[in-house]
Amino acid sequence: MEKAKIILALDSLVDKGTLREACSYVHGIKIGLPLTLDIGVSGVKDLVKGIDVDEVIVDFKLADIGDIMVKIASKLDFADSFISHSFVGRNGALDELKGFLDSKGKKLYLVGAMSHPGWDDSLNSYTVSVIREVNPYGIVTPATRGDVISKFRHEFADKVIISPGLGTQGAKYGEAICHGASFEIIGRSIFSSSPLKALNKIVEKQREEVLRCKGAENRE
Ligand code: BMP
Repeated sequence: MEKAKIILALDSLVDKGTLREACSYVHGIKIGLPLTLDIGVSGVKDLVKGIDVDEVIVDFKLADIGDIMVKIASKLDFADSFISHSFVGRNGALDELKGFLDSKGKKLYLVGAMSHPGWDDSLNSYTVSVIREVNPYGIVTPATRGDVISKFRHEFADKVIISPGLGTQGAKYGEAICHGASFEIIGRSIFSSSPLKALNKIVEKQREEVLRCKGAENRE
């Protein structure tokens, strides 16, 4: 069966057997700073070793001068991709990180807008301009505000868009995909209890919602 358009947000420790099984249903995993602080970089390396998944994203929301972001990324060679804030700008920051990641065959995601209520969407014209300049592989946009995803999708037709904010933060599974996201990032709604059971239900709900919105689009 085709893998669900889901990236698992790993912000706390998950049993490796459970993770291995969960990964057979999803596109990727996103490693958070809380998990890394709990088990260390070597613990994270052990956890992801041998896990069959298309993408391992490190999400430390890098936001510093280029030299420091490159030093951090170079210590995390198990990752395929890194998430950085876009507000630090290109010159002396994201240009250096992007150059380093390109040289290692790794991918960069920039935060376009965040999912929590306090994010100010008037900042988005700035993040759009930085994303245009830096030309990352992908963008992070909020599932909690579908109209914002649609705007980013309109600006960046070819970029991979990953969206957090489903379940625990309020958005409906599948909703971000319907607004143009490529993958939905989901953490606590899966990992609070019985992860595999929760994941199965979420995969089903995501498929139903996507079928519903694509059907509605085709009828328009
Ligand atoms: P959860 O499904 O448990 O709410 O997790 C969401 C994940 O997405 C967390 O790892 C968080 O760091 C991340 N995230 C977010 O919630 N909002 C954003 O705007 C950007 C994020 O990366």
